[in-house]
Amino acid sequence: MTLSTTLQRMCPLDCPDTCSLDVTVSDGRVTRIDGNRVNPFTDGFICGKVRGYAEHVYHATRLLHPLVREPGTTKGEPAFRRASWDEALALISARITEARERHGGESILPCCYGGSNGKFTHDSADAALFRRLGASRLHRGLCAAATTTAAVGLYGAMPGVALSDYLHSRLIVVWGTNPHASGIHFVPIVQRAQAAGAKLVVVDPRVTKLARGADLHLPVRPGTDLPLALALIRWLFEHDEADLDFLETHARGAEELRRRAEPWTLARAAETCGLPSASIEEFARLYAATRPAAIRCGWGPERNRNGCAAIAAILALPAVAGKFGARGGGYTMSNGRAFPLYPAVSDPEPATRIVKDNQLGRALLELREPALRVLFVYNANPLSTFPDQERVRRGFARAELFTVVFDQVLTDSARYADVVLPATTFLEHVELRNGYGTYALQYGEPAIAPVGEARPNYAVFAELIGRLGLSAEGDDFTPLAMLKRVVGDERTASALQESGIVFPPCGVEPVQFVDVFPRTSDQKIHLVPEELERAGRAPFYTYVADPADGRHPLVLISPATEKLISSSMGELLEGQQPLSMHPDDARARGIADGDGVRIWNALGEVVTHARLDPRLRPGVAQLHKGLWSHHTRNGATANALAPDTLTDRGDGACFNDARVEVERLNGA
Ligand SMILES: Nc1nc2c(c(=O)[nH]1)N[C@H]1C(S)=C(S)[C@@H](COP(=O)(O)OP(=O)(O)OC[C@H]3O[C@@H](n4cnc5c(=O)[nH]c(N)nc54)[C@H](O)[C@@H]3O)O[C@H]1N2
Ligand SMILES: Nc1nc2c(c(=O)[nH]1)N[C@H]1C(S)=C(S)[C@@H](COP(=O)(O)OP(=O)(O)OC[C@H]3O[C@@H](n4cnc5c(=O)[nH]c(N)nc54)[C@H](O)[C@@H]3O)O[C@H]1N2
Ligand SMILES: [Mo]
Repeated sequence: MTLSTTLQRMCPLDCPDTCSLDVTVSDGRVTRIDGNRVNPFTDGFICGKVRGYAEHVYHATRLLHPLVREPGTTKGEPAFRRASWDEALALISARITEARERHGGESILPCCYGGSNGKFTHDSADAALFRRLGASRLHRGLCAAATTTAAVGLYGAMPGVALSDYLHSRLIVVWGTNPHASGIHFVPIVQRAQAAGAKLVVVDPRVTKLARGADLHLPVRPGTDLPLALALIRWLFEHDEADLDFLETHARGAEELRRRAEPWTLARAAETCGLPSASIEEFARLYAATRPAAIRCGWGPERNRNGCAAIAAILALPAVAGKFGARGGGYTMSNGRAFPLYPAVSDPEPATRIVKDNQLGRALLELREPALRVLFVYNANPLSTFPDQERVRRGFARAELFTVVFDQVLTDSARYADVVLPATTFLEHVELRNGYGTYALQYGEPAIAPVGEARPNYAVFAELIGRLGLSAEGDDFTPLAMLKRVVGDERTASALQESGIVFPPCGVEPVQFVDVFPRTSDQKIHLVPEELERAGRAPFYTYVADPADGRHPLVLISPATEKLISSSMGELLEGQQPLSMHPDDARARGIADGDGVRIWNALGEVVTHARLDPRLRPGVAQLHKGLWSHHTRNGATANALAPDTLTDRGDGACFNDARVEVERLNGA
């Protein structure tokens, strides 16, 4: 007899939507994953990836027990023997102790990003461990560093327009996001709004699926959103379409912003952005004339040298044009800060040195006094997802570096480990997750027992704390104790345990400047935030020109694919993945569809095949983010070509500042 139950759970993977799930378990195995309606926003339907997530849980590459590198083998070779947890943790403790005693705590670096983790498996026991060790601290700028810096600087991270409220918009601007891949639940909302007469503008160098049905598509040259937004701001002021009363009451720095936008005439912006001046003007007119108008801003515009200022200029538009105060009007960036949550641990951060994740390769190879000796990777797959992949690879290959990789499957990074630890998935541990699109906080208990010997992060880091003699009075890293600390009160904690979901104090559909206001010190919008002005070399909103040189004229972007979440589930994606390029760029290089190609710049090269795609802007090529070494012929992926330079503010990644040349392979 089969024992089958369906449990209500939530998906914590890195996506704005945070679906609520029905997980069917038969005889202890996950047999079906579907959507349910507990989260009203995701309302019963889920993406194909998570529908097939059981394949990840039970995949052949799933790590079932700890592994220790065979002596004499080269890093990169997956040459491991099975070890017990006791042996693996004893070895890790010994190496951490040795590094700390001989070289100091700063010779240890935790390496994590945690985009697909909730409050229990990230910044909990792990943070306590590394803080108490006095380890080097990681600055997490891979994603959302530039957008957060801008959103906090201007608005103090005011909650955004609920994605469901775009049903009320008469104009929707989708700026640098591709929800068909990155957050599917927004798509039917846009379509329904369009059916009800709303206009749609899409700003994206590709003809995305939404762009195809848009009233206006601006195929902006990557990295030029800043001049585009400044030109719109200039136009609004110039044509008496700026809402001076609103700015007077609710904003600071309007006059200074106007001054900084002054050089960006339509003609100059058109030239820089590679757009017809008439399109920019049409956008300006439409935006000025329509209410309610809402801008859904994504992460495409942040991944370059102008990222922070670009996002700030985009988010300044609703203030300048007076679009707040109506349902369906305003902007949405990340809603991740709508919940007042507390840290899971109380240890203060030590004043140790900060290592930027975006320059991990450099740190591993170049840091001295002390050099890095222990690298502890978890909740991340740096060899796939961090910039300047070849430098990261050389760093991981250093013989005297002791590397732990704690993951669910044998990733590209795990192949370089000295010790590999098996982690549970969200179906095997307890997790608490707030959405960054959805206005909901959700709690999920395990649906199944851990697969093999996999263990949750909070259990493993708590045990390491004990083994290293770093326990402190009151330590309790069990999920229940963390739940109460993170939400701050018993009532919310019990509500989460009972129903699996609670909603934030601002409600699920807050109206900007009616229900929610800027969370800056004076509740005003800071259009030219002083802290951002001080943080950079050039004045804020200064445009930095394209980094292309004559030898590497093509822009390489690496947007999300609907098949992966960053690099997660990459083991399930089979076959070589293409470089997409515009037919004109291909023709100029004698490349036909399916030809083998070499893509290179000064940092590295990728060898794969070409796919011709007229939906790309000419001059722009594309390799998806998150690919693994098995997806190309030479094992290198987009990040082999991505520089480790940083955004103007916020130390964000500049993945889309990769400039490359492409040639057809002989005999391909
Ligand atoms: N299926 C799936 N879903 C995901 C993810 C995933 O990997 N796979 N990743 C998750 C994560 S970590 C994140 S941060 C979000 C990201 O969500 P999105 O913001 O939607 O993600 P991206 O794919 O990075 O970029 C979006 C769009 O920006 C465009 N773009 C590139 N450069 C520029 C530019 O300079 N200006 C403008 N205007 N547009 C540009 C790209 O063509 C792309 O269509 O998605 C999350 N959801
Ligand atoms: N070229 C290029 N690169 C990019 C981007 C881009 O646009 N272009 N986008 C960037 C963005 S937006 C992001 S957010 C980053 C994301 O980059 P990463 O943070 O590296 O994210 P993932 O690739 O999803 O890797 C997460 C890993 O953690 C593991 N994991 C998940 N849950 C747990 C757990 O509970 N415990 C442990 N121990 N492990 C767990 C997963 O199996 C997976 O291997 O990538 C960035 N990289
Ligand atoms: Mo991200």
